[in-house]
Amino acid sequence: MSDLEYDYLIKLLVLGDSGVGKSSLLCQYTEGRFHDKYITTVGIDFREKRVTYTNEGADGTAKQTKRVHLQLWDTAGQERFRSLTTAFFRDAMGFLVIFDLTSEQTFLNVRNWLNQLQMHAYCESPDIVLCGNKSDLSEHNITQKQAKEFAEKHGMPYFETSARTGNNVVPAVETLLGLIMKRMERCIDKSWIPQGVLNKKDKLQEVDEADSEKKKCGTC
Ligand SMILES: Nc1nc2c(ncn2[C@@H]2O[C@H](COP(=O)(O)OP(=O)(O)O)[C@@H](O)[C@H]2O)c(=O)[nH]1
Ligand SMILES: [Mg+2]
Repeated sequence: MSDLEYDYLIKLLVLGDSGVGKSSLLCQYTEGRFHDKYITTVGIDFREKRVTYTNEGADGTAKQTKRVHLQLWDTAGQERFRSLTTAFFRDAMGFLVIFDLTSEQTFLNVRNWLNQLQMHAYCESPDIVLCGNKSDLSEHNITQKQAKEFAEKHGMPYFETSARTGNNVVPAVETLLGLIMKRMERCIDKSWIPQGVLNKKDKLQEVDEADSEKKKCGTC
């Protein structure tokens, strides 16, 4: 598949405290493997993957398969990189917020990440999937019930993932992609979609990025 052969370019951003496994999870998703060596992400980095998305064909409409070029942006959780990463919030269509199941503090900090999202994302209620990572480890400090209740309260799907074993990594990312694609399908106007999402040959590319309506989240 050449570089231009895709229907949508979707940018996802991965957020969460330092050490929760953001880089490992992205590596597992894009390469299907786990690196044991700890390499701290400095600032921001991204990985890419081509996937296909087939809509459900509800209401008698025919199923359609779309080619999606996923760009997965990895952030550094450290406070000192905050100003750098907030610039990237605006371009992302969806967010994976990750905490470490063995660290209560990283779960408590999810609230801060959600606040950041509310302030800096392209709209006030973007699509988010919550992941409790390191599910392969035995000493969980956050129960599934606790995390699920929190996620439900904030309208997010929740997955217990393991970047080490790969458990639930693909379902977590693909659930997020599904939410984004459904939001796009719902939106007739599409004027809220950030610039660059649709492939250049698509007429819908003619989007005015400065559109003041974009904060409305495509609820059209
Ligand atoms: N056991 C286990 N360790 C993990 C998992 N994900 C990441 N780690 C480890 O946690 C540490 C931090 O991972 P990293 O991906 O760098 O976290 P980041 O700072 O959020 O990008 C590393 O030592 C990883 O090997 C996981 O799912 N299970
Ligand atoms: Mg990292």
